Amino acid sequence: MALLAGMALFVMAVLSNPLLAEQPETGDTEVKLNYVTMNDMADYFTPKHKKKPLTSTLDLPNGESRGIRCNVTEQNVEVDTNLDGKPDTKISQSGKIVELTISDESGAKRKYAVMLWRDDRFVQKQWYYYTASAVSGVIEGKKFLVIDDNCNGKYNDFGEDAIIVAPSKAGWFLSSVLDFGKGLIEIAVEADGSAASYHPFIGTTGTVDALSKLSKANFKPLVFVVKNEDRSFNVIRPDSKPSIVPIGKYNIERAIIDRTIEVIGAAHPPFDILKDNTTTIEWGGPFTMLFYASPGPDYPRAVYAADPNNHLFYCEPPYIKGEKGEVYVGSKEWCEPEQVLNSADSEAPQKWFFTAEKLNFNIEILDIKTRKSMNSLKFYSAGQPAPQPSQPAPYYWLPFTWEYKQLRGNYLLRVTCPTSRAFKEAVYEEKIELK
Ligand SMILES: [Ca+2]
Ligand SMILES: [Ca+2]
Repeated sequence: MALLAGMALFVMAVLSNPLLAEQPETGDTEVKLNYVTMNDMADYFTPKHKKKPLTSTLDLPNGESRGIRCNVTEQNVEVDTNLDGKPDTKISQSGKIVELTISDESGAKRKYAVMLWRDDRFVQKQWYYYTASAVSGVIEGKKFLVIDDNCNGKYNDFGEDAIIVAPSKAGWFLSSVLDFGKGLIEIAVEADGSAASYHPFIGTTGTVDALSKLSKANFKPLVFVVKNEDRSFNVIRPDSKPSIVPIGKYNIERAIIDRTIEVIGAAHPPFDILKDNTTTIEWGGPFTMLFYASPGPDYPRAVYAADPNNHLFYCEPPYIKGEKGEVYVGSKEWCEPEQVLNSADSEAPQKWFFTAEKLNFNIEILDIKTRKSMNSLKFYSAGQPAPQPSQPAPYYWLPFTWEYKQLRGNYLLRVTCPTSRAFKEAVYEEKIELK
C-alpha cells in the first residue's frame, strides 16, 4: 500500500511539471564554423599538438570506419586524398601539408589537412603526421579557431583539442567554460566542426591577473593556466586584461613561455579568486635552480655524491625555480628526443629538461674563502653522438661529472646559466662536502 502511494506521488510529480519533458529552448546562441587549412600551423602554439607515427593509414574517419590509405616508404608517402581507397598524391618533402577528404558515418564528406613530417635524426627514417585542420567562427566579435589538436577528425574533444582567440597565436585546451572578453560563456562544439553554440556561464566570478606581478623576467607567457578542482583556464587574454574565471581556490597548472620553456606550479602556493575581485599572481624572479632532493633510490642525493674509489662528483641538470616556487622546465612537445635523462632510475621525476640550444649550465666547485674555481671543465650541456656524423645529435642529458682526485672538505657548488636569454641572472649556490 505504501509502495502504491509512493508511485502515485511519483506520477503526480511528473504530471505536475509537464514543461520538463519538452524544453528544447535553451537560449543558446548558434555560431556557424568554417573549415580552415592551417598552412601556418607552425606559427601557432597549442598545448598538445599530437604527433602520430604514420605506418600505413592516417587515423581519420572514412565513412563507417577509420583510416585513410597511404603507401609509406622511407623516401616518400602517397596519400589517398579523394577517399577512393587508392593513394594518389606523393609527398617526399618533410613539413608538407596535404589536403584530403574525410567522411563522417553519415557519409557526409568534408575537408581535412595534415602536415607530414619525417624524423631524419636516426638511421631508420620515420614519418609522422600532425593536424593542420581547424574550424573558425566569431563569438562576441572575437574571431577564434578550434584546432583538432589530437588529429582524430573531431573538433569537440574537451581537454584534447585546442581553442585560440585572435589575434593571439597561442591557445589552450578547448574547455566548456571560456572568457571571450564579455563575461564567461559555456560553449559546445559539433564533432564535425560545422557549428558551435554557447550561453552565458551561470555562477559567481572574479578576475585574475597573471601579468602585472611577473617580476625580473624578460619574457611574457603565451599561455598561463590556472586550475581549480575540476577545471582549468588559460587566463592570458588577447587584450592582456585580467581574465574572468569562476570564484574558488586555484593553483598554477602550467604556463608556456615559448616552444621550449614551460612552467609548472610546483611549490607556488594556491590562491583565492573572490567575487568581483582581481587576484594578481606573483611569480617570476629572482631565479635560482632546483635540484630534486631525492629523485630515486639510485640517486640518493641529486646534487652530488662521492664514489669512494674514484672520488667522482656528479649532478643532474637542474630546473629553474622562481622566487614564489614555480618551476621552469623544458617542453615535452617540443624538446626532442622523448627521453628525459639518461638515468638508471626509472622513478626519476618525469619533468622535461631544457633543450641545450636554449639553455646550458656553468657548474663550478669553488674554494669557500677565495671563491677560486677548482674544476677546469665547467660547461654542462646535453647531446650525444648521432648515429651518423651528418645527422644532428639528439638531446640527451648525461649527469655532469668531475673527478676531484685529492681534494677533500667543504666547497661551494655554484651553478649559473649565463648563455640563457630568459635566465641569465639565475644563480644557485650550496655548500658541499667532497669526501
Ligand atoms: Ca585516391
Ligand atoms: Ca579532436
